[in-house]
Amino acid sequence: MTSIWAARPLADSDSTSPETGVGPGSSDLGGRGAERIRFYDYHPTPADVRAEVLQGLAQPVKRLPPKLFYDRRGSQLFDAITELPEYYPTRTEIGILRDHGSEMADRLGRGSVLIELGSGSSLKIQILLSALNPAVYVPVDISKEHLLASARALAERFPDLSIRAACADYSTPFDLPLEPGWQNLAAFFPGSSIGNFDPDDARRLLRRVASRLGGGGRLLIGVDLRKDPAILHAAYNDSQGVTAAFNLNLLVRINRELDGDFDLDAFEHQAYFNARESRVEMHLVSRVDQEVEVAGEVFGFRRGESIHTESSYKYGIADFHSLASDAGFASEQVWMDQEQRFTVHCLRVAGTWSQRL
Ligand code: AVJ
Repeated sequence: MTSIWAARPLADSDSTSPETGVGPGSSDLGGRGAERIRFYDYHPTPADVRAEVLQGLAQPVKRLPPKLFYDRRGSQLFDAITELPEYYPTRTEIGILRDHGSEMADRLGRGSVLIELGSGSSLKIQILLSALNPAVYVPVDISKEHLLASARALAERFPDLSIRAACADYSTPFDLPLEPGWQNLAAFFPGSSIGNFDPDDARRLLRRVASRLGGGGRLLIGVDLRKDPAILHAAYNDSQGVTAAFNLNLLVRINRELDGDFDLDAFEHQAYFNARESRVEMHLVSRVDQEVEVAGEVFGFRRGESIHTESSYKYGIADFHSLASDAGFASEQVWMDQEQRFTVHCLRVAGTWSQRL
């Protein structure tokens, strides 16, 4: 295994060492392979969640951030979505990774440190880890249960891999658990999760990633393509109602965590393609005039009024390149499936980037 440590080998990750004892939330995990996993907890606090929910519901057009979907139940429901016949993105991206994983690994540079944002599906990362064989894997995910379960499974599957798992909301700055001497950082941002961000926020996030990777660093990013609205409609309005349950689970979560009294039968899942904004929007629409209490505050809803819970932007290849370029990335290569539904881009932090402030 390539050593990417400045001073000492990767195998030496005991908790008594000053370097690995960083962060108040850092801890070893139990179970087999535990010595190679370290867990860093920057999970949003209940107060953070409360503030975001109350602020979102107080807007003239009510909205809630999609990152709140991913509590334990929400993460399970999302996994179920990825297996639905109508939901093409996950299996399409997995197909692209299977077909081109070794080319992607060539681009990223083998033996590096791989950072993954939103490490939901462990199948995708397994394909990439097999091709890339990095020394260190740094998954970042807001769902603690998902993160732990997948880190443990990967530690068993990849016995030479060191794992630094960070439970964090990557939409705001946080400290990645990296050592100063680690070189050749690469990032993987799968699933078209970038689509959850409005373009300005997407640029901001990608700019943060670019500056963290440094000049020449590479980002492999999955981006869902703009396509026939009928295909999009089916993907977000599945016949089994799993997407509806995923959307409504947000209200279940608020009821539980913030002492809310949302009546689930009084809200309806809606999802449609907004062509002008090039995004699928998900909403929870009030079926009646009603008042709802959350954390001691009362919010009024008119019949037909919605809470906008998610945007999922769909990009043409050129549109995404221009967004990435605004964030300091040059496009190196794009891979796509036969049906032209989904893309995986390899982006490179433009050479002059490290000169900029
Ligand atoms: C995980 C954000 C990429 O936007 O397609 C799936 C989430 N929402 N079905 C998406 C989601 C409804 C998904 N992302």
